[in-house]
Amino acid sequence: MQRRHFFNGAAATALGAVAAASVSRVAMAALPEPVLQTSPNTMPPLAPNTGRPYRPVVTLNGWTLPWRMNQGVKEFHLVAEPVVREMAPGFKAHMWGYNGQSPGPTIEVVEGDRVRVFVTNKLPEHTSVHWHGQRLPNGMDGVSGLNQAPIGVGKTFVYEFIARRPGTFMYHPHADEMTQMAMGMMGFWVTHPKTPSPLIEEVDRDFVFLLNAYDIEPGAMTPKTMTMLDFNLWSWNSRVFPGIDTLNVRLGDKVRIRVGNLTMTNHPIHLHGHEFKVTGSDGGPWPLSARVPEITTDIGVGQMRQFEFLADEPGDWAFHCHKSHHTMNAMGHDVPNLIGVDHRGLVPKLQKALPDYMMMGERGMADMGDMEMPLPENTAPMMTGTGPYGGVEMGGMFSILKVRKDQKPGDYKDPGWYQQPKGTQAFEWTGALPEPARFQSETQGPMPMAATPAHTTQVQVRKPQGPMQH
Ligand SMILES: [Cu+2]
Repeated sequence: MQRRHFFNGAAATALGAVAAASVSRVAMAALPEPVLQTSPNTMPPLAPNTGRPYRPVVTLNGWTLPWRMNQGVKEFHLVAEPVVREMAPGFKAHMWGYNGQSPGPTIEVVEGDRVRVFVTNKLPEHTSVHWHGQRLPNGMDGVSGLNQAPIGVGKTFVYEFIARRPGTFMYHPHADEMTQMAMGMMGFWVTHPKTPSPLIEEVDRDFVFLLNAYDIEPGAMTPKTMTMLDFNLWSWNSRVFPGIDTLNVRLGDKVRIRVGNLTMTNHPIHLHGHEFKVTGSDGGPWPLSARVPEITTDIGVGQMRQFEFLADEPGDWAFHCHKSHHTMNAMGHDVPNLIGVDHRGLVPKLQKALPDYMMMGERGMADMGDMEMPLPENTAPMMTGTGPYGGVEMGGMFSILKVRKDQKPGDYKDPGWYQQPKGTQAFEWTGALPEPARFQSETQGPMPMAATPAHTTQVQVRKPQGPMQH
């Protein structure tokens, strides 16, 4: 942080000094110092102190890349490199990313900015950067082999274009794309509008994250890169719950959340307690007539969505992908459904041969939340995260929107758990339970029960082949 501020703050002074000494050609030739960030925590928004002003975004468990102004051009320096990403406390992965992290830092500019991005390749193979969604000259689009030669190992390329339209974008390699994205290479890009627009709301909080998926075997550290569908880690900005920070807002804040999907499946992103409107995508702001209230929005592969709401209900509201497998961490997918199977006599016998043997799932999977089976080292527990009332039984793509009345202006630190006002929480019924009223006879109700057929028709079911889809 300090270094970042130093760099950003130093930008204006350095420029002044350069101009005074008339060595601008040398300065132009010099690369901006790359800024690295190794902390996986959510860094405070990076307020601009040069160029046009805007309200900066918050990158969940990430950070925004500082720039320098060089004769009217915003200059950034991305370094593509192997990184160690802490995906959750106690669980690290060997990934590829940018400037010390996967995903890379968020890049924020203003509509009309001339942007120059230096990309240095410290990976063991060539790479390139595609600026997803941008209007730009064809030669800057970053598809290696098509628009440019790939950036060789140890080489630095320069991309330069004008950020022509405001919106929600991302960047990722377009060279050995499958491997490099499976290893975590991607980043967010936000272009703020130059002037107020009727289609672009001013908001108090503006959160960004990318959806990503990895296949890391329990106990391993490196993602498998050939996986097509059977991923076992579903993450936001390469973090899994409870390693994903909460979204802290004040009661009455206007909130925008921007999401990009760089996994190989769709994600219905779902918010509790509020309705939101999808206000735009990587294609730009949506017309007002296309905005309908929703509580879940499906984000397809390669798509981006931004949605907005008024945070007017205090509380701790779950915010997650609605595919229930995506709110679990490293899991085996070959577990049979054992609900209802009574194996009480079986376990002690099996444990004689296999002392660590555990049967699971015979009463549902909730036991997994506080499972005491030893996990391989460096593995995220499958369902974890503890709330004020016990295990949340979630992992993966899950976080919490925390809406608070008493959050001080400008202070968005985690306020802790919500205190339920008396009489506003579900409670246990301790009175007597009446006998269920049973449906009496066929003639009593408006819809008589159908007679049981004398024999059942045989139905042939064709089971799908191949790997399980998520
Ligand atoms: Cu999902």
